[in-house]
Amino acid sequence: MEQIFKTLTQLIKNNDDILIMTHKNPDFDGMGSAIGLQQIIHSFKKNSYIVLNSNEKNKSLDESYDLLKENDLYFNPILKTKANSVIKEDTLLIILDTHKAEMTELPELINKSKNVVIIDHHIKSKDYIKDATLTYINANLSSTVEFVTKYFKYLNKTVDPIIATFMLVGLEIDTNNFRLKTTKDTYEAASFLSQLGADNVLKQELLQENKDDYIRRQKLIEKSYMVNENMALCIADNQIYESKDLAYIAEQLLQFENVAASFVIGHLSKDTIGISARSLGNINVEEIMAKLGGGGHLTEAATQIKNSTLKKVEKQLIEQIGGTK
Ligand SMILES: [Mn+2]
Repeated sequence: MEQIFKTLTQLIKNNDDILIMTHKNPDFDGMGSAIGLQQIIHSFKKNSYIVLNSNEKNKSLDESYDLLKENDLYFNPILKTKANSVIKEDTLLIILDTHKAEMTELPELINKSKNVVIIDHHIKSKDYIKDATLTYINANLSSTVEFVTKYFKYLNKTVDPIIATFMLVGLEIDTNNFRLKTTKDTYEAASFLSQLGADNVLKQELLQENKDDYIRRQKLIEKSYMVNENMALCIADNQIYESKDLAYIAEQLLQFENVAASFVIGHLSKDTIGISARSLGNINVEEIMAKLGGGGHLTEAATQIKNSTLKKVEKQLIEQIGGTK
């Protein structure tokens, strides 16, 4: 990884225009690593922007942006609508926490720059962004935060405790509280962030969620059932969910005994039903979702089905996994 850090440092030092972008519906791993990396870039006296979408509301992330401002910490976002006008052919575009163009906040930026860097920890898929200047995709990393934390360590730099806290939140979310994808390097990264002053109280506050959301989710988990002895299926009610809600339930289901893979079916809109699938690694959920028109990675995949019903989609899925209810 040292070679990557060296190359990345050179790229940052050689470029005056830098844009940082993560995936749509950003989370604390994507945004925490973006904010962390922006501090590093700033310490090299280079200007950078983090591409933000003002339409997406994420209470905890919004709270974090406010905290950065209140504490006079360096934070330089640019709205998605304006990013187009600042990008030039030689702008260094650093993409974090995804390697698929269509998943990024603003895919069109990728074609406008000839200087793209990709840092990600998801299993590399066929449709990764081609012709990048630097690509580092390592599925052995728990999170993108783990990469940025190691980069801080490598550079011998520190970061404000508030930002260290955001990063630790990202690391905990991506590992589902150190339950998934956790290695000794993950603990080391967490320990380093903690040494930098990551604050447990603030961390809990940022991880805290709305009680109603929690109860609603618990009810769905209660309704889930097992198929093939090692797969958990959860069929939501008729309310509309965001795909990240379905994904979150799927991740929660992986915590239970005997669950090697989980599938959550719910309405994403009136006429679209989504399936979110997760696996601990022995069952390839990408293959299963691909058969239903979707895609993803070995351990994380999803699909969307138009004009159907929850019942029909449930039946289709059970057929695909060769299960009996
Ligand atoms: Mn991540």
